[in-house]
Amino acid sequence: MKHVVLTGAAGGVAGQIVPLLRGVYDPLVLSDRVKPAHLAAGERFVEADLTDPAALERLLEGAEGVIHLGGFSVEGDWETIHAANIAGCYNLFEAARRQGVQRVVFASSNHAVGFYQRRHRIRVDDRVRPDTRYGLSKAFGEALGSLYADKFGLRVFSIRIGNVADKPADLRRMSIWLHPEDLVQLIRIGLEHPAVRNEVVFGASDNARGWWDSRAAQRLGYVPRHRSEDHVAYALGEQAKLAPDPVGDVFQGGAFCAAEFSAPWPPEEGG
Ligand code: 15L
Repeated sequence: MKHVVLTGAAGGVAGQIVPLLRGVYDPLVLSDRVKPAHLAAGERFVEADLTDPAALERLLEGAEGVIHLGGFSVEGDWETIHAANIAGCYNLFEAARRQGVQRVVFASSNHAVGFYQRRHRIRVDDRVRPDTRYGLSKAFGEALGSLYADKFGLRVFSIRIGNVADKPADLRRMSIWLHPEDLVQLIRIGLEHPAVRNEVVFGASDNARGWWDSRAAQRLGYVPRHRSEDHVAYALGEQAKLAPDPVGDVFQGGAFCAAEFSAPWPPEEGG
């Protein structure tokens, strides 16, 4: 795999992983609606809006693989989520199919399953429980990828990303943290591993307090290099600065679950 396009290049996750992907794929074409601040000399950038199917087709001409980080990366109103993450994601997969792209790595999110309680350990094939319109759009993207894999033979690798950062930012992130180097390892599995057909994996580093069964990724050779427990003092120090969140602290999705929450409390057994 040589020619790879990365969408969402101006976003925070791209800022952490693009430096690690330099020299791995050639060309690595970066794309977004706006030019990334961190564009390095000689790096190729193509402006494209996910709501513009023709621009996406031009962007993917000749590409073998796509890393689709683009879209709206937190909760938003329905119009915003629909345009960027529902229609935008559809446009991206459709352009990939029409241009004969071989593989798409889709940046899904832990918020596709955010309404599982923290006392539960979950597997990738447990049903989705989105915690927001944003999480719903990520579940849609995973299902869309599955359709394009089964119907058109596109190889699709969806990563339910936890929280990408150099260290876990608080107690919740101790369970879902994903170091940028571990994310790059997962992306490379998605783009290069011969067994990838139609996969969903959790994107987490080696988190002793994790909630997710990581065997789906491990079966494809994923061995995370970073351990959240190495940063426990920092994370708990940051947690101590936060106010308790009676709803968010119960669920894996945290504050995403608490926003707009009005269901009966406490949640019923099985909730
Ligand atoms: C996400 O999916 C968001 O894109 C990111 O901004 C974080 O909020 C992360 O989840 C998280 O759950 O910490």
